[in-house]
Amino acid sequence: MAKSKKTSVGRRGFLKNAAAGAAGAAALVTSTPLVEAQTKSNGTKAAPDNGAPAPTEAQLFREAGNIRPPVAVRTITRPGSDLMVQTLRELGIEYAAANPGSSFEGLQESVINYGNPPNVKPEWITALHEESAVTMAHGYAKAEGKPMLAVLHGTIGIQHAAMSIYQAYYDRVPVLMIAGNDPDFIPAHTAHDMAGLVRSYTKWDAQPNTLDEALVAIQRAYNEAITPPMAPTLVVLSSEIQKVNVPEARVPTYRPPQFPAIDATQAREIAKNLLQAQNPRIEVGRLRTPEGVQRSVELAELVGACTSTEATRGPMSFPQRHPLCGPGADTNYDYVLGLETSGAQASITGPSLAKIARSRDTTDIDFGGILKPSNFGRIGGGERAATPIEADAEASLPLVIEEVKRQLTSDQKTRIQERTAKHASANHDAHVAALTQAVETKKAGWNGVPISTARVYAELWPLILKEDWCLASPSNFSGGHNVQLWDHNKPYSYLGGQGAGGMGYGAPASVGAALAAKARNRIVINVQTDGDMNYAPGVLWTAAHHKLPMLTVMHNNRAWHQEYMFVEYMAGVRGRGEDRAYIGNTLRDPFINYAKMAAGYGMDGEGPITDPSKLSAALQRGVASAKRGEPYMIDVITQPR
Ligand SMILES: Cc1ncc(C[n+]2csc(CCOP(=O)(O)OP(=O)(O)O)c2C)c(N)n1
Repeated sequence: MAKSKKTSVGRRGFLKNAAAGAAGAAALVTSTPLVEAQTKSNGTKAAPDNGAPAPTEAQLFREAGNIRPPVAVRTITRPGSDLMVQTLRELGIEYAAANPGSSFEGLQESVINYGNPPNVKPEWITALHEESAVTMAHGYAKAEGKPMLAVLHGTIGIQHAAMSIYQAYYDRVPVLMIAGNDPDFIPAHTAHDMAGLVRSYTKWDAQPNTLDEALVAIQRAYNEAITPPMAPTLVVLSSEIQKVNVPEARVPTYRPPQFPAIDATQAREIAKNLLQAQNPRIEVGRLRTPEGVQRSVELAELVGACTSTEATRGPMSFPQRHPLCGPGADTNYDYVLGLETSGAQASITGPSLAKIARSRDTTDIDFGGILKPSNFGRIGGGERAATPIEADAEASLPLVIEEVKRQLTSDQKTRIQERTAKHASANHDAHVAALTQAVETKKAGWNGVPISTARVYAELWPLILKEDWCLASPSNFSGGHNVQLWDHNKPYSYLGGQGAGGMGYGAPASVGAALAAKARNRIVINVQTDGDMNYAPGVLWTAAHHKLPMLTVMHNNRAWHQEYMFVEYMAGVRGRGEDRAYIGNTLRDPFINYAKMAAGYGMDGEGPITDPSKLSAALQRGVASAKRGEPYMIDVITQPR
């Protein structure tokens, strides 16, 4: 990148002449002794005194009612932040979610004003809380298999975001984050090592000193986030670098990352095993992107292997209703290939995949679940048959497919076709039997009041089954009825749990998924538990403001019911009676009116609905509204589970 002499308008730069604010025009400003004293002879600012609690002269100046103190005359023709935006654009970043913070005013101004058209890739998304911004990025990445950006204010914004960063880390989800750092402004908002606040659950971070370093760091942070094990990454950008004038500078050439794949010998061996087995099976965990899912389907079809899926537990797995998905005609498998079958979900809830008698041979290709030693929990931990090949399954699939195609004989082809037909028929019968039984079970309490959670899912399904839909909120607490009643055939059909079990996730994750859905003619369903809703409800405004195709159906049991059950159990065990277990665990007296809450944030809605016969019509209105790009909230008073 061409170097250029630095000139900048820093925190103390303010426009005397409004006309000078037009894009590309010279900015005219004046100077004060204060600024000159703090400006070194080489043009850079003196280091801040982070330890000093006393207000700076600049703060006092602002507190006296002035917006910006004056500064030396500077001319800005191309700020560094324009190049940051260009870098993000070339990485394909669609959205940048942020709660405003002056430490990134340079970057924000570039996103909204630079480029033709401006405010596209990334589009600036307004968040009312930093935790919501990062969880939006979490939900978006689970739906799309790639990161969006969350922009955070130094120290305080990062700390608000901390829980959601932890959650994405534990969920192995790529989130790209930029934090602003303005050493000249409020001492409490700056830090020598900003990323240190969240380093133990961030995969990679950098605090570059120059614009060149900053652009490379953004590219590297993107690559680190999307390479397994995927996780959040953070680049801290000083306001100085955002504002430096660089008329000659260029964005460095982007080099996509290398994904660790199996080698040619391993590919040959796996292909041979799949083709020579009488009854091979492929177990599919969570892959990285929709392309990986497509490759897993291609391989299963090529070798006629029946498969397992995690599509009812989370995104990016094998289509649940594919003819090969299921136990198949014969469960005596003589070779099993595992693709990313451990991982974060397994680590929280225990081994995820049905354990199948692996009579002869097994190969696990598994990288996604392995993270550096960490202070937190257990990453991975799913039960394994053998030590896996530590490679990325998605990057390895094309090599296996190529080898299978090379080795495949016409005899094998005929055998595979026959086996596929048998598996497909058996899986279809098993599916119909399971669905018939599930429908019978869900009839229990159908007309009950409060409304049964099964009825919510059962009545939603006919309304969305012909749509391109995504269930973005965790469904465990609302009964998980989608697992038996709905078909999870797309990589984003169901986005799964919170990652680290942290509440305050469903609504913002759904908003992130709805950002992904907006340009793709897709609708997002958010079956929203009430406790979870109340951590940062302002995200409803973000959905309304950005006109997102999202239907929120409240599973309003008027409690943090999970915790209610724990305290109830404890009181029972201690023999003191359960009648006071509601204390601290219920949302009663007064009840919260979620339709009014939504209305307050500018979102249409209705409820509370207590009569089950009124549910279906309300859901129809909700789906129709989401399809128009008008988010909708239906408050349904439900059974506890
Ligand atoms: C950030 C956070 N705080 C507290 C908890 C503890 N917790 C686990 S489940 C739960 C209740 C959730 O209530 P709600 O979302 O209404 O679901 P319900 O259990 O009522 O179905 C709480 C508070 C948590 N998991 N995360």
